[in-house]
Amino acid sequence: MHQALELLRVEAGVPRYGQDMVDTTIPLEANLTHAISYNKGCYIGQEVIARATFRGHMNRKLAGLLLGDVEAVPATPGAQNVILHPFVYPGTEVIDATKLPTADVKVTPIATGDDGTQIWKVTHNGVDTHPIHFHAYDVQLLNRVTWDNIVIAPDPTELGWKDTVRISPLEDTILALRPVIPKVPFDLPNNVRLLTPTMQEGELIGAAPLAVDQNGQPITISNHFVNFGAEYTYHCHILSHEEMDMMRPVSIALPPVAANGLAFDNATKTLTWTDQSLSETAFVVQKLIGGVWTQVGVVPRLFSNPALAVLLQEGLANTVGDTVPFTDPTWVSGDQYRVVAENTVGDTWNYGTADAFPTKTAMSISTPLTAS
Ligand SMILES: [Cu+2]
Repeated sequence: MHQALELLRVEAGVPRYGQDMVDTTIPLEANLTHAISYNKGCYIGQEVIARATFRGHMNRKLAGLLLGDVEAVPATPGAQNVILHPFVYPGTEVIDATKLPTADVKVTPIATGDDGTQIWKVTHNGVDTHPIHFHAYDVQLLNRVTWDNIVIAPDPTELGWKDTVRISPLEDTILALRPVIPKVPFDLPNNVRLLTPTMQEGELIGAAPLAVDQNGQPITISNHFVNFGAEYTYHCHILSHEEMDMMRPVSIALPPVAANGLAFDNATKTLTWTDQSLSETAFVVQKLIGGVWTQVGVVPRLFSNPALAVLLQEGLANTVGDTVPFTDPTWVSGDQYRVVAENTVGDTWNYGTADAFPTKTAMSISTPLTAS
């Protein structure tokens, strides 16, 4: 009986002395405005009440939280009837997996250097610990190395795949990552975009000494198109940090779908093939010379035309099915050709410094053709 009364009291939002309010609680904080008279004249504390009511607000206020509430069936607009279901009540959401697509989530342990595993060293030259959050993939914390070379093993709670890792100051935090690339039933174009979409192309967005390349060399950065590939982000999960730009893009370079349909026209010495991908930045034509596949030409695609890249992303253009030609004046009968579809992700802008920003090229190779 007492429990039922207490439940009704909490649901009605009635504060209880000693529990929800004490003698230092301002009535407005405890939702007791009905107990205040605004016209009876002077009383002790009136000034506080009057100022908070007419000039300001309460810094805290007694409030109720509804968790796991379930609408009575059938839901009737205008006449909703909420029945409280706490977490410990039997579940109400059950998903039927009979017709759901299945995917291979076999994950082999990180063991060899050539299984796609990448090891990152995150160095923190600062003052406070940042919970760094990774998008699109989880990471494993291997260990931490302090700047005076003490190796610290992960805490027991830090073992396994994590989407957020504590990055502490004056330490190197060593992470392993091995993203699982989702299989989708359609081809995906690259995210080709201006460095900042809030400014015009060509506008200055960074200059020395504050703008530097990945090696610390001073550069000038103007707003330009960059192929960010499959773009995600990682950032500090402290809201005020991430909102102050403690966030960086992460690009995944996906191999394009390989070209096919290779054909050769002897009269014009022209090799043609069919583009099968939305994401190639170039086709590289290779010829077998002395048993070695040797580059004989490049056909720039996509990124040489950012406007087209943007249309591809919006689904307003489609290069799949394009016939792409390449003429090889050195052709002799019997030459073997193949076409490499390349996707170069990262900033290829010429800043005048060596190796300014990293790029990765993922590629797919066509079946070869003998042009006799
Ligand atoms: Cu932070």
